[in-house]
This record gives sequence, structure tokens and C-alpha cells, in this order.
Amino acid sequence: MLTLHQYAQSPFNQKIQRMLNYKGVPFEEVYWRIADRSKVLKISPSGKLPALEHDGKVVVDSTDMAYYIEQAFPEHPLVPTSPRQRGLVHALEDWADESLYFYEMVLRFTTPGNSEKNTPKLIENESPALRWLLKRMIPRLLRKATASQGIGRKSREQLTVDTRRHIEAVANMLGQEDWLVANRLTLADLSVYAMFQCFRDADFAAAMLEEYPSVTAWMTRIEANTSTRAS
Ligand SMILES: N[C@@H](CCC(=O)N[C@@H](CS)C(=O)NCC(=O)O)C(=O)O
Repeated sequence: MLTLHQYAQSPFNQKIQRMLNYKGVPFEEVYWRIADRSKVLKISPSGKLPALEHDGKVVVDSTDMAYYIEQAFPEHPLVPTSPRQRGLVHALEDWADESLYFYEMVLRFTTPGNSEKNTPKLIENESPALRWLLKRMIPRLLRKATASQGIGRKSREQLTVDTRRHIEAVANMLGQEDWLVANRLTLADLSVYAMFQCFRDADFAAAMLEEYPSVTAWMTRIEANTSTRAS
């Protein structure tokens, strides 16, 4: 049996859950609270989730998990074998994980209005006292983390320009196609989708997505192909 250990509201959960759903692999979901950090460290020494547990082995980092799953469950492949497509899938996955992730974090948790709406979802299962504290601390901590990465230092105007550029890039890559890389769903689609799905919880990014019908149709297509519930 596969167990997916997760923190609430992480885009990386969606990436792995949808991958397993597409392959028809049943899995259990465990959600950890921020208060459970000492237990999480025993599963994932870096403290980061998601982590995937399979037959006594634990895989951390969604990229390593994706390639592990692809190898362990090769049916309904999500990583192409053609070197060009394989390279493109990796580049797009890395763009999603290492760049778009920081945009969605800034947009959802540090911008006025969005932060007040999204932070409570992150901490709803914590104790009342910790909730009180985290509600104040999380936007501050994420502002600090995203500022040191760089994207958190951008002005609202620059974030708007960048976000449109990212959404437009996906619209341009899709053109008349159904999927980003191959003529079928790949890990690249799931990785970028996971971040854009979070954009939907950030006011202006959500509105901007709606201006690109080919992108929202692509998101709906991904949902239709990957939405079976976990066991
Ligand atoms: N590169 C990692 C990123 C995972 C990650 O940053 N997870 C966040 C939640 S979205 C986390 O566990 N944060 C807790 C921490 O940094 O201690 C992946 O692809 O899995």
C-alpha cells in the first residue's frame, strides 16, 4: 500500500495525487499538522512534505516521487521515452516546482485579501492557541522565505506582469494542442497544473486565468483525466 504524507494546501499534493489517480494506483492520505513537526521529521528528515511511503521505503521531494511512481507503476506512463520530450517534461516540471511555486506562495499567502482568505485553510486543524499564533506568523514567515528567494521582493505591478507572462506561456505552448509536451498527458501538465490551481485562490491571478480559455479548458481536461478519489 502507498501512503502519501502531506501538509494541507500544498500544490505538490495535487501533483502526486493526480499522478496516482491517472495510473489507477490506490493510496492512503495522511495529513500532518504543523504541530506534528517532530513526527514529520522522522518520515522526512528535511521536514518537507509530501513524502511517499511504499513497502517500507520513503521517498521525499515530489520530483523523486514522480520518477519513483513511474518506475514502480509503469502502466499509463506520464514521462515520455523520447529524449526531446523527456527533456521538456523535466524543464517544465522544474519551472513549476522552482519558479511558479514561489509565485503561487506570494500570491496566496502574502498579498492583502488573499493572505486573510488562504492562511486559515493552512492551519484549520491546529489547536486554537497555535492557530492564533500561526495566523500572524505564517504570512510573515512566507514573506521572508519568498523575499530571500527573490519573487517576494517584486511589486504588485511586477507580479501582475509576470503572472500574465506565465499564463500566456502556457497558452502559447498549448496552441491548438490538448497537452503541453506530447499528444497525451505528462508529468509536465500535472506539475504546471498544480501551481495554476493555486492561482485560482489568489484574486487577480484567478481572474487572469479566465482570460485564457485554452488554459482553463486544459485545466478541466486534466481534472477529467485524474480526478478519481484515493482509497
Ligand atoms: N521540492 C519539494 C518542495 C516541498 C515543499 O516545499 N513542501 C512544503 C509545503 S508546500 C513544506 O513541506 N514546507 C515545510 C518546511 O519547509 O519545513 C517537492 O517538490 O516536494
